[in-house]
This record gives sequence, C-alpha cells and structure tokens, in this order.
Amino acid sequence: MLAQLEDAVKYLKRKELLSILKIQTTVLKALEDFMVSRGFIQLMPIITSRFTDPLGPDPGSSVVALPKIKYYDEELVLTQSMILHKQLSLLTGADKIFIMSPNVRLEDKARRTTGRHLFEFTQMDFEIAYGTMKDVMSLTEDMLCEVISRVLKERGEELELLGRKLEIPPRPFKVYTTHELEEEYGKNWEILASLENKYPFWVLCFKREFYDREDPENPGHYRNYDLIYPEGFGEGLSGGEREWEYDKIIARIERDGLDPSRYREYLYIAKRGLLIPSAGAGIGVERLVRFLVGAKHIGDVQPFRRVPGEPVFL
Ligand code: ASN
Repeated sequence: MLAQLEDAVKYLKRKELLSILKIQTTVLKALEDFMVSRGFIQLMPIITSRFTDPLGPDPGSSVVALPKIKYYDEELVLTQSMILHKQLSLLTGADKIFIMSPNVRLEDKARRTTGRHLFEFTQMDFEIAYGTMKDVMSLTEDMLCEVISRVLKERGEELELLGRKLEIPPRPFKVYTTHELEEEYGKNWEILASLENKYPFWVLCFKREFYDREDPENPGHYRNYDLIYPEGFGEGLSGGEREWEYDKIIARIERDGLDPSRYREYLYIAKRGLLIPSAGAGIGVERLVRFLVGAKHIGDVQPFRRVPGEPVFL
C-alpha cells in the first residue's frame, strides 16, 4: 500500500501534469466565456437526485451498477448525466443553459485499457430551447475552434513541453451516419474512423436513450449526433434533439425495458405537457483536454485518476 502511495505521489509530481492542468484551466475558461458570450445561462450541477440518465441502450456505455446513496429514508442516485434535469431546467424560462456537470458512471472494468473511459468525469452539458441539431452542430464547431485558438494563443509553452502540435480544424466538419460507418468499418467504427481522420467529424443517427428524438419522418432513425476526435481519440461530445411528448417518452421507456416508476416525477411533468422541444449535448472535459494535449490515456490528465478497474489511491 505504501509503495503504491509513493507511486501516486510521484504521479502527482510529473512535470507533464502541471502543463496539462494549465491547459485545462484555459480550456475551462474558454468554454465558459464562449457559452456566456452566446447568451447561455450557467446552472450549478446536481450530483444527487431521485432519477438520472439510464445510459442505455447506448453502445457507448457499459455501466455495471447504478450509483446510489441512502439519506435518511430516501434512496438517491448519483448523476450519470443531467440530461433529464436539463430538460426540466427549461421550465425556468431560460432558453439556453449550460452546466459543468460531474458524472459518476460505474463502467465495466474491461474499459480500463480503452484510453478514453473514466468512472468519474465532468462534462459541459448544454441545452437550447426549441433548438435543432443544426444549431448544436454549428455552435459546437465554433466552440471547439475558439477553445483551440485560445490554447494555441495562451499555452504555447505547455504544448511544446508536451510535444503536441495543434491545428484549428477547417469548417464545416465532415458528417457521416452510423449506418455508413458501420458498413465501412464494422462494429469498431468509432476508433477506426477516428484513426483515419485528420480533423474532428460528426456522426449522426444512434439508436439510444429514450430522450433522444426519433425522426418523425423516418421512423427507426434518430435526430442525434456524436462529435468524434481524430487520431484515434474517439468520441468527445454527444447529444440530440429531444422527445418532449409524454406518449412518445413512455413508449420509448417501454421499448427499452426500463421501469417507468424510476422516472415517476419526470413523467409526471411530461404528462402535464410542460416539457418543450429542445436540443443539446454534453462535451466531456477530460476527453477534450486529452485530445488537446495528446495524452495516451485519459486517466493521465486527472491528478486523481478514476479509471474503471484501476484501484483508487487518493
Ligand atoms: N449529455 C448528453 C446529452 O446531452 C447525455 C449523456 O451524457 N448521456 O445528450
């Protein structure tokens, strides 16, 4: 135990880590400045609730258990993502919101070596009332280019120390569908297509959680999207247009074999017709930093690593 603790101390003292944390500081500031400049209202995150994102069915998720805590007589869950609360927060009348939101996802320990999974991380989650996938994609491209430009301007020394060359990607980003990529690369398309691309690109149409909107004109197709980083770094952001009508939401919950009583309060509000159409996404902060600094493993950008299957020392 002590020898391992010594390693954790050495790990904290790596000179690369300090450079990574300086770059992360610029990234967080650039993200917040960008969102505020576009009229978004910042909310504080919640980390306990009566319900959270089911994270399934989603090929991107492999959670082995729902994180729960007991508080007096209440059983609460820890946030897997704030998606359902993003929809509810639009009841305030805010039309664009964002949150730096910590998530706990107890991923399968087999994900230790993917290089891109953590069981505790932060995403910048945002939602636009009456927004469309086009709005989110165009906003994201502006955001990413702005963040890269800030890092290049403010953190040249750190990038040099890390041996990382960065470029502002040309716009608009390329767009593919999951169907095209699966046909071309097979099941492991995310990494194979990521390795072959020089710039970030979009992938549309994932059959996943009940809150992402099915295309009403094209049933079996979905109005959602992922942003994939190049060079093998893989997925960095995912989101979609949302279902807001009770009948559709409940039908999808049943399709997915979920227990509707887990979402009782959310469904009550949906049934009252209070949810509105929206679109949004969440961009993983550690994944973004990993891509920008070119780290081999995402755990390497965390001072206190939270990698599935790795012991926690500090
Ligand atoms: N943040 C994602 C979204 O907005 C949801 C997630 O993280 N699972 O769709």
